[in-house]
Amino acid sequence: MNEATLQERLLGLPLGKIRYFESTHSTNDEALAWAAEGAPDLSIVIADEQTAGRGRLNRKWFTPMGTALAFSIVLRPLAGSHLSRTVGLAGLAIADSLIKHGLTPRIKWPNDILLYGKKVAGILVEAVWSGAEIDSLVVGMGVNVHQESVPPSEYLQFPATSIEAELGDTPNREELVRTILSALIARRPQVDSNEFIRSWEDLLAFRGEQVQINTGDPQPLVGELLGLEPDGGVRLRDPHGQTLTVRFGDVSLRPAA
Ligand code: BT5
Repeated sequence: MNEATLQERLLGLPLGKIRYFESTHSTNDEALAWAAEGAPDLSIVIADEQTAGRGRLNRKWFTPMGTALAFSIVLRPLAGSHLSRTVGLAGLAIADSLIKHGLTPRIKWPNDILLYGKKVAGILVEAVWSGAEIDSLVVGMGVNVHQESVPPSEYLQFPATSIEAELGDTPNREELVRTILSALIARRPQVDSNEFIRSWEDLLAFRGEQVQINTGDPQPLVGELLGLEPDGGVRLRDPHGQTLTVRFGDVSLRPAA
């Protein structure tokens, strides 16, 4: 990725500051440290390679040099805003940009973007605390652009793909960062509305289907995926007809076996 081209493509967006790295361990780690030092709202850390990219629970996230997007956004949330919806904001921003390319993305709750049943992007939201208050959020996004960004299947818990494989063409990575950031900026003022939850729900993968959710307990929860709660939690109808809610956290969802 060319830093000058990136800076040029991002011109005109109301961003904070931008830090570009050819290679770094994890853009979320960089952004968390920067946020703790006072990085302004909508500051961006972006890297062409991550040597220790992270998923949730310190799972590894692959970002080989020059093949993907790996960036993190610092958000300084407004008091009273629904912070638990931030993962949805990031998911919708990535989905909006894929739709612009003529693709049909789905959001696999809570933090994956799928193209035709395979994971093309993942989101990692982390907080910087100031005492008992959230000072800022760091929203990390990893998007597989070239096919070389897709890890070998033995590393994967869920099948993966790239934009290149699904589009039959390779989008310009700098332009893709711009479309994702502008979609996030456009959606952000609506994040507390009911319409926001409805847009998120409209893109949910496996809605109306039987899914299982692994919450860390020995037995996964199983049921029909009904939709979302106002806090961004997911609602299932279990085999006894009872409705149950699972909150955002270190949980993973897949179609029921
Ligand atoms: C995620 O975690 O999906 C969140 C990934 C967030 C990555 C971004 S990149 C920029 C920023 N900086 C960071 O250090 N992180 C963020 P999770 O749901 O826990 O999924 C992790 C799992 O996805 C791994 O255990 C692998 O099975 C799989 N995986 C790893 N790399 C992948 C890739 N490039 N494409 C698809 N799946 C991958």
